[in-house]
Amino acid sequence: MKLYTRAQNSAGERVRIALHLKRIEFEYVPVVSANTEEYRLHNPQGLIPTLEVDGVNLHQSLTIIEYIDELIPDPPLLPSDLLLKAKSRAFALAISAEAHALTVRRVRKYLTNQAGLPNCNVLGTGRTIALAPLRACL
Ligand SMILES: N[C@@H](CCC(=O)N[C@@H](CS)C(=O)NCC(=O)O)C(=O)O
Repeated sequence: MKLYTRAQNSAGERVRIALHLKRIEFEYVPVVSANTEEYRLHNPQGLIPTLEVDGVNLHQSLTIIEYIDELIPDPPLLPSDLLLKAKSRAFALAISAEAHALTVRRVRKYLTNQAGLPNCNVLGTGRTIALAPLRACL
């Protein structure tokens, strides 16, 4: 298995933690730039991480983690209680689909450079509308 990621790639960190919890050996492939033709062969969206398994490229951190959890079920990453399991998934989606999507660098760059909103405090907005309410779930 090869994990394409780099330092400060928060989505990649999620996957790396899951691989370590499952004690799966993998090759760490540092991605200097996700926006190259070479890397886009692994991930056409130009996003990191990518987990390559037997020549197949898997994308989206939560999907990759689900694959890892099904591949090596022990120790399980989710609680067995169905309600707690659903709550855990909701928490993970709130991070990866909402907070992350608002604060990630490419969105901030787009808002500043393309949409002409240089003063848009998207990090603060993301924290306020997506992250802050999560405290109530802890
Ligand atoms: N929903 C994706 C998000 C991946 C994502 O946004 N990755 C960011 C870094 S955390 C990225 O690749 N940005 C492009 C770049 O940094 O060049 C996932 O969970 O895997």
